[in-house]
Amino acid sequence: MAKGRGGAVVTIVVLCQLVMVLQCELALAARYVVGGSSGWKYGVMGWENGKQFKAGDVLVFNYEHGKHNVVAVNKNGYDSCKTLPNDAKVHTSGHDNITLVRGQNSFICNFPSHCGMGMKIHIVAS
Ligand SMILES: *[C@@H]1O[C@H](CO)[C@@H](O)[C@H](O)[C@H]1NC(C)=O
Ligand SMILES: [Cu+2]
Repeated sequence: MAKGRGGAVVTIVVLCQLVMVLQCELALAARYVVGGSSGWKYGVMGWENGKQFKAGDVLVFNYEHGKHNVVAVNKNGYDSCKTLPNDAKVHTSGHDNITLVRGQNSFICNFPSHCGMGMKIHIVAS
């Protein structure tokens, strides 16, 4: 009887630990405001350097709606400041929350010449 209850307690403790590990992974997802208090703007490129991003982390892009946008491009688009692929997702709200995927995550503003003025970031999320 006592032995049986001990087994049940161990099972519950192990289950609780599993739940805690799962919750911990969710809680670890971070939220980054791109560019800090200055937001998404010219010269923001490089803001991402030295940070450790993970899949599931959320980037918040703050800017004046209609003055800029955020286009999720591939590495080619990032390097060439072009909207690639052609069906790249374009965010325009001025307060865009974008969840990082594992691997490469590249974003540019595709208003004429903005990307060339450093309005782009490239992140590799683990
Ligand atoms: C991004 O998240 C903020 C805070 O949760 C929210 O107020 C805002 O509406 C979201 N932006 C979009 C485009 O959904
Ligand atoms: Cu712009």
